[in-house]
Amino acid sequence: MEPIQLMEAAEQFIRTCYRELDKTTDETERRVQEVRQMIEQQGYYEHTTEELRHGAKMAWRNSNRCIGRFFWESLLVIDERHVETEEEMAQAMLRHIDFATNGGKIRPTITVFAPAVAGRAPMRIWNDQLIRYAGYETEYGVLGDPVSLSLTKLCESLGWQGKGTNYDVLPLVVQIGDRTPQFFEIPQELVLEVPIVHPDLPGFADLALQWYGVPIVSNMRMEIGGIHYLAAPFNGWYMGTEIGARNFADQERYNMLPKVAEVMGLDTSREATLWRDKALIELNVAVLHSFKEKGVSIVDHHTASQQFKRFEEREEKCSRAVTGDWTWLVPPISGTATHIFHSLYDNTIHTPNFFYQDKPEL
Ligand code: HEM
Ligand code: NRG
Repeated sequence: MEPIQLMEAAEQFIRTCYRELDKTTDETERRVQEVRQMIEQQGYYEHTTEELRHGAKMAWRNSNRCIGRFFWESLLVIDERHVETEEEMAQAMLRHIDFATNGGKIRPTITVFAPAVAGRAPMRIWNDQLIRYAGYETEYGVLGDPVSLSLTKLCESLGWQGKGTNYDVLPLVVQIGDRTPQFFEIPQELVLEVPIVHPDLPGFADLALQWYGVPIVSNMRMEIGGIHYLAAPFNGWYMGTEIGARNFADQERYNMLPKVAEVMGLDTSREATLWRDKALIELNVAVLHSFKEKGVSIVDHHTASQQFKRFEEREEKCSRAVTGDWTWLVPPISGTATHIFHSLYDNTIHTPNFFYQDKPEL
C-alpha cells in the first residue's frame, strides 16, 4: 500500500477505534500524529495491544457472511506478533487450539502473527482451518474430505503420511518468506472430536461419522487500519448446519445423504418422497445431539438466527448500520423459518474485516 493510502486507512481506523473506546480527543490526536510519523519514517506503523484487540473485534463485527456476530465483543485476542520461526508459529497455533477448545466450552479466539510489511518475510499458514481432515484420491474414489485433496498432497510431498482413514487430522503447515513450508503434527490429545450418534435411531452410529469440535479458520487475511495480517487464525463454535447440511451432505464432500437414507429405511426410488430432505434433517438432529451430549459448544440455526436478530437490534441502538451477505447468512436448511430469509441486507464491505487471499506459493 502507498504511504498516503496507508495513512488514510490508519487515521480512519484510529479515529473510529478511539471513539468506540471512549478515548479523549487529545489522546486520539496524539496517536494520529504518532502513527503519521511512524509511517513517514519506516513505511508502516504498529498497532498497540489495545488497537489490535479492538480492531480484531471490529473485523468480526464487519464480517457480512457471519451469523455469529452477536458475540463480537467477547473475542479473545492472542498477540503473537513477536513470533519469528516456523517452530514458534506452530507452538502458538497449538496453544490456540488448546485455549479455544477449553475442554468443549469453546472460547471465540484469534491469534495474531506479525503483519506483512515491506522488508519482512511474510508469515503464512497453508491450512484452511487449523484442524481439518485429509483427503486422498484412491482407485475407489476419494477417502476422507475431498476439500483437502491439494493440501494433503502437499503434506505428503513434504514427507507427511496419514493413516488413510476418513478422518486423519492434517498437520499444521507454516511458511515464512520463500522458505520451504514445514509441517507439525497436532498431538491427538489437543483435538477434541465428536462421534455422531442419533438420539433415537441406533443405526446412525453404524455410519461411523465423526467431526472435530472447533472450526479455526486460518486462510483469511485480517485487515486493520491498512495493516495486513496474513496469518491470523480465528474461531468460534459451529452452527450445526455447517456440519450436518454441508460437510456431511454436499456431494463434493462426505456425500452421506444416500447412506443416511438407507439407515433410516427411506424410499429413495423417487425424488418426490423427499428422502433427501428427511435425511438432511435427521443428520442435523444427530450433529446437534452428539455435540450437546459430549459437552462441546454448538448452536442450532434457529437459535443462531435469533442471536443475529439481537445483534442487528444492538447495532442499531449503537447507531451503526448492520451490513450482511444474505446469500451466506440464510442457513442452508429451513431458511424460510428464520427472519433472515425475510430480510434485506446491505452487503457493503467495511474495514477492519477478513478477506480471502491468494494461497501461499512454494
Ligand atoms: C462465516 C457462524 C464466530 C468470522 C460464518 C458462517 C457461519 C458462522 C455459519 C458461514 C460459514 C459457511 O457457510 O461456511 C459463526 C458462529 C460463531 C462464529 C456460530 C460462534 C461464535 C466467528 C468469529 C469470527 C468469524 C470468532 C472472526 C473473529 C467469520 C467470517 C466468515 C464467517 C470472516 C466468512 C467466511 C468466508 O467468507 O469463508 N460464521 N461464526 N466468525 N464467520 Fe463466523
Ligand atoms: N463452514 C466451515 C467453517 C466456516 C466458519 N464457521 C464458523 N466460524 N463457525 C466448516 O468447517 O464447516 N467460526 O469462527 O466459528
